Amino acid sequence: MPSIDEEIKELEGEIKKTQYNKATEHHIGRIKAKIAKLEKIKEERSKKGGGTGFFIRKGIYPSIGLLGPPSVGKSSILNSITNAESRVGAFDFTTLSIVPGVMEYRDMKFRILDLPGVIEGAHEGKGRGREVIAVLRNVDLIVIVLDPFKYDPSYILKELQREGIRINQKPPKMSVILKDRGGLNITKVGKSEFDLELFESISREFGIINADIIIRQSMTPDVFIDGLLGNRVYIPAIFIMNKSDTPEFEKAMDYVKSLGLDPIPLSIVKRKNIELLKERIAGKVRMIRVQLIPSNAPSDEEPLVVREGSTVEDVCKAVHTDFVEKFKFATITGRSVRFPNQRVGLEHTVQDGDKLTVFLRKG
Ligand SMILES: Nc1nc2c(ncn2[C@@H]2O[C@H](COP(=O)(O)OP(=O)(O)OP(=O)(O)O)[C@@H](O)[C@H]2O)c(=O)[nH]1
Ligand SMILES: [Mg+2]
Repeated sequence: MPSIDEEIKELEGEIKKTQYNKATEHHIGRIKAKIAKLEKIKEERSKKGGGTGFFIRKGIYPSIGLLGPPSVGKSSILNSITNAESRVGAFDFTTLSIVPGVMEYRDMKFRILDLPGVIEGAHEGKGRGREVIAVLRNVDLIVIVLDPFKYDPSYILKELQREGIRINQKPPKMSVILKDRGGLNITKVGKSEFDLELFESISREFGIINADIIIRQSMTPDVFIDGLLGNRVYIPAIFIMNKSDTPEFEKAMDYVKSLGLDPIPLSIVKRKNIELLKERIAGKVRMIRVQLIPSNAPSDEEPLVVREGSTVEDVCKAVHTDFVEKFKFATITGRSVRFPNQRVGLEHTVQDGDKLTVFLRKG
């Protein structure tokens, strides 16, 4: 029996062989659904295998992953924009694990993660590529690093795609309600355009026979499959091309631009555009400000700038370990609660402008 990877390869080969036109569109759509199904089985199996992968916890600061082929200068970038010291080497695979560093920009802090280089075929387990890419599911921004010698981003983009990561894309506007009977009803809201017959057969391919599916935007079969599977993550990304000091740079840049990308040109050696990179990173991540007010005195402290989606626990951890261990309750006045000084627990998600007071157990 062929392995799942072999089956996927074969199906992908079939798509490549088939000319895309009106007549083959359905055939291709169904193959894509089959591939997505196999990927899902693969993912479920690998989860059962237990976790040997890298793990990162979401904290108060946004996490930014530096992704790219080996030797493009990821570690050099980390060292230039943060306080960290990651090993730099003139050979591939210098970095073998995740090296974090903190980048400061204005009143904000960001956690930058230097990752091992990813080579083609990562998804099939080459290098630790699969684990590296999987880490990116939990970051707030992906910085894709290219250089004049390794400038073709296509395999990196494919690896992200296969891991269920969609960059610079919004989740599809659709809903799926599974039912016991009544057949399959795909309806649309507004002027959404799609191929109804094809979407019906894709749904059946996933075993969805009784369901109400409402589609609220025009979409391609790929986007529809994403919406059906529902386990995709949508993460912003920026592209940069390092080593702008080298003679090959312009040609590589022209090529990447012809693909519709507009990477930030960077040179770590000449220290060019490093501030611009920081600014772009900060501009892509949503941050909120929370004011901590002591329980016994008015506060004139600067607000804490934290990642959107942070919880009371995240904030407490950032202030002092005691704050979590001795936590009794907190009160909040602001947008995240219904009335002033509302009591909340550690799991409560804070919002921009919240004023927070933490009450601790004595002793
Ligand atoms: N010319 C030039 N070389 C650079 C620049 N930035 C980094 N390098 C060189 O590129 C090589 C690789 O740099 P690293 O920072 O180790 O690259 P990496 O992407 O972290 O590599 P891996 O950890 O192996 O994936 C080193 O020899 C660096 O000195 C730059 O802006 N210009
Ligand atoms: Mg490195």
